[in-house]
Amino acid sequence: MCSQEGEGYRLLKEYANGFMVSQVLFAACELGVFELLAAAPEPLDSAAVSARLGASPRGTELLLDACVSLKLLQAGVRGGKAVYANTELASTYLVRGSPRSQRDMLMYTGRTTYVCWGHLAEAVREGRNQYLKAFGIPSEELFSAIYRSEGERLQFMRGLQDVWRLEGARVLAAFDLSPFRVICDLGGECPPRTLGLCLELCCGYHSGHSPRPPAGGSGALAKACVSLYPGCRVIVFDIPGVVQMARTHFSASEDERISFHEGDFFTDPLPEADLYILARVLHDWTDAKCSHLLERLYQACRTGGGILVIESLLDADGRGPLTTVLYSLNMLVQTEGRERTPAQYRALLAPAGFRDVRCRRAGGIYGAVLARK
Ligand code: SAM
Ligand code: ASE
Repeated sequence: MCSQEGEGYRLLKEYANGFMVSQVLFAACELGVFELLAAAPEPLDSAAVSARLGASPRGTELLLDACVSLKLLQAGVRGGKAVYANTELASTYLVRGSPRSQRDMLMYTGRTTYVCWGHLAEAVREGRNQYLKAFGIPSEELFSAIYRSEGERLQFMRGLQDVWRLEGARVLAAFDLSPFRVICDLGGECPPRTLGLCLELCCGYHSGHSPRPPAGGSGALAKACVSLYPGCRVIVFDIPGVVQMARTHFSASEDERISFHEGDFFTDPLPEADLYILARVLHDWTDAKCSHLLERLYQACRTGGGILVIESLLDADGRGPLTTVLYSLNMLVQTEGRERTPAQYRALLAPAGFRDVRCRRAGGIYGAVLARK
């Protein structure tokens, strides 16, 4: 009897089956289960869900019951039949277009990250990312691999914004940034929802069956920044492919305190600013490339200016928190970098010339490291 086996056996099953849990979540998101149930005036039975999704009755019933078991759906009974509705978790985080939706990140994780993780053992053996084996794509230029198609670029950009709608304000409030008037968000990406609408029309890229909600909630970190610090202006600096799309599709009605500047932060001149933000940029790169970038930033920065590194911070011993340890392995399978401890960020910042290095965890996945020139 498994109940007589110890804690070790319970943990083992949980770990071994974890991928099935992830796939239930990804599949239900991809099929549009949560949008369908959100739009329905009353809970639906499995036959109605399968008919409206165009999915098999057998598969749908099994998936819905797995979702109930995972607390993504709740089941009731109507006329002797089981009927299903979203739980609060699903309506908050899984329904496309809800203000706190994480659906785009889940879609990216399911379609791309998951495939790279299928080659984790090889990644550990070789010490490199797995785009070649996962997708047949060379990755000498990391972001050519990450942005290997318009659809993929869109999914990455949209997915990465999701977390900032939850944690952006808290991370940016970890330090008082109000003295910094001009803020440059390096590798800051651009408004993915406005973009997404256009790309789906222009490029025929489809990420689900359901109708797209109104544009909004985009450029999440820059937006959190101008709303938290109303006196500041944000320049989003990113590579030309990303910025050109932003320029073409960023509607004029969006915040005029947010502007765009294109370039390569490893080689091109950097915009003048009082504060440079590097959010989830350093974790993509080797120590050598990080040092090179930080030295360039030190040159560009005026005395008294600052740099704010936003990353998922490892504990001092590198063995926690679990989410960050796993993200670090994700950097192995998907990038050239790793997650780092506060001491490791200090060891990159100080030799580049930055002083007064201070580190604050913000209570979520991401924390902040502020340093001054
Ligand atoms: N800061 C955003 C966030 O936290 O959601 C995006 C982080 S994403 C992991 C890294 C960003 O760096 C992407 O937007 C990418 O286009 C940009 N990037 C990569 N290489 C770059 C380069 N050489 N110059 C400028 N931006 C670059
Ligand atoms: C990157 C960030 C991410 C590069 C690839 C990525 C994320 C997923 N894939 O800079 C977001 C952070 N999440 C994880 C699981 O690492």
